[in-house]
This record gives sequence, structure tokens and C-alpha cells, in this order.
Amino acid sequence: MNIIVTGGAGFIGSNFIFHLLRKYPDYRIICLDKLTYAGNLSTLKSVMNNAHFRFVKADICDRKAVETLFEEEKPDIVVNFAAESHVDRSIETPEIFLQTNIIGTAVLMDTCRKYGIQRYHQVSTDEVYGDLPLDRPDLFFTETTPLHTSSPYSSSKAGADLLVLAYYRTYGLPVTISRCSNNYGPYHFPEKLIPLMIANALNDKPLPVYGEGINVRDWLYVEDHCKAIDLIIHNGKVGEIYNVGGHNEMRNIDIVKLICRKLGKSESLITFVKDRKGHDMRYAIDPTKIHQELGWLPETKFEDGIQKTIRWYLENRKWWEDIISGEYRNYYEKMYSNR
Ligand code: NAD
Ligand code: TDX
Repeated sequence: MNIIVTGGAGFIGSNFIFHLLRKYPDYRIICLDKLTYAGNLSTLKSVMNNAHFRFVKADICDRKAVETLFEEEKPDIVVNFAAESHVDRSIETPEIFLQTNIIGTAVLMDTCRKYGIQRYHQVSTDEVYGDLPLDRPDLFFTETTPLHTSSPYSSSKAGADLLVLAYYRTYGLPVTISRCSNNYGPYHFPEKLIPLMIANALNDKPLPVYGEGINVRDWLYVEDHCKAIDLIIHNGKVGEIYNVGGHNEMRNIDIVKLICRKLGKSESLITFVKDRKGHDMRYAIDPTKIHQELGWLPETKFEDGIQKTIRWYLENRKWWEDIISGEYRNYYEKMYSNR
């Protein structure tokens, strides 16, 4: 089996590549990644010399480069992780989100049509459903919840999802879509809540919590997401959407306090800052369908996952220190100074 994994130098894509190479030693895995600010070749260091792995630096919007790769590799499956993924950046500069997340998806699917494919899998997000109110804990997102996006990021992901379903209906392209809740774990880029708080706490810097910190996210350990996608590409039904989430809802402020406790840092580092524009209140996934149809269940409990994650950031300081000491400093300054 030849599998192209786009966006594999990022957080979830890299974890997915490690998962595939471990579990399917006969498969050939090709990573296609543009290496934007979020992509990091050092993340893939441990597999670069693996004979079953190939890395190609390219943009998913570059039709010629994508076609050349398909001609060379004749992939059976394409799993598309490549995306601009940070909500705050999408509020500052929406256009690149439309370009990569929508046009890039179209280019990949056009190429799948041209060369033939067993499966195109789109990695989507629970954010396409919008948010749920805090006072209705009985409500969850199911696969039939209407799309109701809040940010340029989630709108671009929803646009891509609609296009994927259109390619299925119009051209019969064999597609599947997964919509997962917030992931956490190793190689998570330090602009996101959990790694940002770990890095700042370790450096005794303020911990910037948006608004009152009462927004709720449904956290899933990244390896569990990878296992869900593995099941979907092998056993999932073509044309179907699968929600992925672990029923692990937590308020942001409680996550930040937990990180302080685990690292032995004072909660006085916590600073409440101006809220995110259009900030979604609560995400909560109903994962019944993937459980009943494919037997998926999350395996890592949050207490264990966060412990493993914190240990990983302690043991891999160079990975994130190299990031936060580079161009990231300008981003941080722009987003957080005088906020
Ligand atoms: P990330 O930002 O860590 O990684 C994105 C990767 O895509 C990077 O390696 C980057 O270089 C690459 N990339 C960006 N633009 C590209 C382009 N034009 N061509 C080729 N490569 C490009 O993102 P992530 O958190 O790993 O998310 C991966 C996917 O999962 C995204 O589609 C995201 O929408 C989705 N998702 C993420 C989460 C989460 O909690 N992080 C949850 C649900 C869904
Ligand atoms: O400094 C911060 N302070 C803060 O309070 C940051 C970076 C975030 N937050 C809050 C905003 C959110 O309520 O923490 C929560 C989580 O924020 P992010 O880590 O930016 O994630 P989120 O916006 O929930 O989106 C994530 O999950 C869904 C991913 O980035 C998306 O790619 C995915 O689709």
C-alpha cells in the first residue's frame, strides 16, 4: 500500500506517519509538506532514513508538483492533513486559509480523479459545527449537526468538507471525512493552548488566558485520533463523515491550572487577556457512529495523556526552544503584547 500523507511535518500528520510506519512495516509512506512556519523537518528526523518513507517538500496548491508526485508514487490512499490550522492567525490573515484549506483540497482531489485512487481522506475538525452553549451540557455535535462556522479557519475547513462531499456525489471520488475535537500530545506547535502554556510556565512567563477562561474544549490524545483515521481509511464507508472525540470536556482555565500544578509553578503566572474575536464557547463531539461502525474508542485517559505530553516537552526542550526563539517571537509579540 502506498499512502501520501500531506501536512506530515506538522503536529497530527507526523504522529500519524509514526503510527503507520510502526503498525504497517510493509507500507510505503510519502509525506508531502510545504514546510510552512508550522512544518518542521526535525520532527521527522527519526524516520528520514527509513526505506519505506519519503519526504517531498511541495505545496498542495501546486498542481504540477502534486501530479508529478502521483505519477512517481501511484498512491493507493491520500490522507490530507495539510492546512493552515490556527484560529488566531485566521483572524489576522484569512486569505492563506482559503488558499491552502480549500484550493489545496481541490487540487489534491482533482489529481486523485486524474490518476485514480482507492481512497481520499479529508482530516476535518469539530469547529465546522460552530459552538454549543455552556448551559446545555446535554447537547453534542453529531455528523448531521448543521455546519455553522465562526472563524475564517473553521469556514475554510467547512468549505473544504463541502467540496469533498461534492466530489463524491458528482464524480464518485471515494472519499471519507473525519471531524475531530482538540488534539494534544508530542510535536504540538507552541502557538496552541497546551504547548504554549507548558513552554511559558517552564520559562516563568505570563500564561495568557483569553476572556474568563471558561470556554470548553473536548481534548483527545493525538495517538487516539491517528488510530481513528487508520480505521476509517481501512474500514470506513466511502462517502461518510465520522466524528472523533473522547468525551473529555474541560474549561481552558482548568487546563492551565493543571499545567501549573504538574510543573510546580504558581497560578499567579495566569494573566487574563482580551478575548479571541468570535470565540467559540464549547465544543463537544458525539463519537457514537465511529464506535458502533468501526469499534473505535479512545484509549488514553486525559490524566495519562497530559502527563506523557508534559514529560515529552520536558525531555524535548530543544525542539520547542528552537521554534520559540525564531520567527515565532515576532508572532508572539504581535498577538500578545499589550493584549
Ligand atoms: P499543524 O499546523 O501542526 O500542521 C500543518 C502542516 O501542514 C504543517 O506541516 C505545514 O507545513 C503543512 N502545510 C500547510 N500548508 C501547506 C500547503 N499549502 N501545502 C503542503 N503542506 C502545507 O496542524 P495540525 O494541528 O497537525 O492539524 C492537521 C490537520 O488536522 C488540519 O487539517 C487541521 O484542520 C486538523 N485538525 C486539527 C486539530 C487539532 O487539535 N490540532 C483538531 C481537529 C482537526
Ligand atoms: O494563548 C491562548 N490562550 C487561550 O486562552 C491560546 C493560544 C488559546 N486560548 C484558548 C482559546 C481556545 O478556547 O484555548 C482554547 C484552545 O485554543 P487553541 O489551542 O488555539 O485551539 P482551538 O482554537 O480550540 O482549535 C484547535 O482545535 C480544533 C486547533 O487549533 C484546530 O486546528 C482544530 O481544528
